[in-house]
Amino acid sequence: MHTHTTVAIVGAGPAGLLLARLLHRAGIDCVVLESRDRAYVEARQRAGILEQGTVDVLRAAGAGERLDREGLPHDGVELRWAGRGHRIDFPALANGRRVWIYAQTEMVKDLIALQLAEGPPLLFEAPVTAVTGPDTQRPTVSYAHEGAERTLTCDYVVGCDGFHGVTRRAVPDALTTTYEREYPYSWLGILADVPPPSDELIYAHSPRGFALASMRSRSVSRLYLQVPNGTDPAQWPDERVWDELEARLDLDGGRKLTRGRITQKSVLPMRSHVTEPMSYGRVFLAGDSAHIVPPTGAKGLNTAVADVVVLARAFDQLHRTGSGELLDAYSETCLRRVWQAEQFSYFMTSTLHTDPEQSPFTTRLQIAQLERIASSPHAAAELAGSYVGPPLP
Ligand code: RFL
Ligand code: PHB
Repeated sequence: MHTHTTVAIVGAGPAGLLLARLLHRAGIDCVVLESRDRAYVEARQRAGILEQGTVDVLRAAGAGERLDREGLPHDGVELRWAGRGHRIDFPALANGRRVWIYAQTEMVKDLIALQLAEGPPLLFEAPVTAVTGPDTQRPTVSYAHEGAERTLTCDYVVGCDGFHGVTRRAVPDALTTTYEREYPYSWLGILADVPPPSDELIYAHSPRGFALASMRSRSVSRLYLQVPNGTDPAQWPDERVWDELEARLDLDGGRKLTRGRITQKSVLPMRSHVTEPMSYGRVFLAGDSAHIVPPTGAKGLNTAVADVVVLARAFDQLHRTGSGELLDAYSETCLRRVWQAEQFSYFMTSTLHTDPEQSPFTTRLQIAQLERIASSPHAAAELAGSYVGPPLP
């Protein structure tokens, strides 16, 4: 049983698992505590797009082998509106950079397998109940495991416990500022055993609402529809989902979608949220525990990865040289990129969705924005650069 470690990591999502891997490679001792069981964590269906920088980090961390075999490099996406498509060419517009389709579930499976094989310790079904003493030399993490209440003392705590995590609560309210926006629509997401309608992603603006055609592989589609908040997936029998996707994607020449077995259906609310600062004393927040974006820009997972890259580098500096300079700058360094991701995700979301209260004037502005991206190389390059992501710090 572990009673003390250098870095206690709360949460084994992409942020916690990658941080543990990077610290392990740097020779820094850590323990990961995860509330759920392994099967649950590995099955949770979420993001699908990895930025070039994320792929580079996974490779450098020795976690890129299956990704290189099974991941699908994508050199563009299609924007569609008014029955027409416009392709954004990433390498041409964004200095040769591209993105990859590789599901978050697969990345998480790879990192868990490495961690269980090579360490450091990772405990499932170990929910953290409290983080105390964030402003002392020895913060303490309280957690439950195998029917007992336990404590882990450490030099530092990193909260990688997502939006509903507990670590954020260790930061006094009086010292934090929260920025938040909720959206008047959600996504109905489905997973279906059919080839995707196109080799690349399609983001569609439509008078009926937004639709997105993504994929998990060449034979599995991941498709999304804008739906009203509070929608029950039971209101969407399979045929209704396919009919609506077909109408909103409005493919060239009236091309029909290949329909097939839908294996998963769920509704995701959308939110923008940032907590500042991302650290207090010896407690640091990374990934969704500190910030959330609506998924339209595919930035959630990639921003979580950028945070832990900055943090791992800061711990490495401290470990090697004794300097806490990078650690002290952690929050400020991350927030610059976080706000860029917030801005891009808001832009993509508000340009492509139809607010239930939306005026015809706003719809015309959305179309004007899309027309500008189609006609101005500068506007297209701006979108491409944000989509593939800035180089990692
Ligand atoms: P995660 O993945 O939420 O992981 C947090 C982990 O912490 C655990 N945990 C605790 N462990 C111990 N003690 C506690 N008290 C704990 N409380 C929580 C949780 O069980 C979990 O394992 O956060 P992380 O690592 O920061 O990773 C961030 C990404 O997961 C996230 O940004 C993206 O998945 C966001 N997101 C999407 N992003 C995209 O780019 N495209 C998408 O299609 C997309 N779909 C989604 C999403 C996020 C969703 N959530 C959070 C509701 C779909 C969903 C449903
Ligand atoms: C996904 O494949 O799940 C996905 C892709 C792009 C997005 C959001 C989700 O913008």
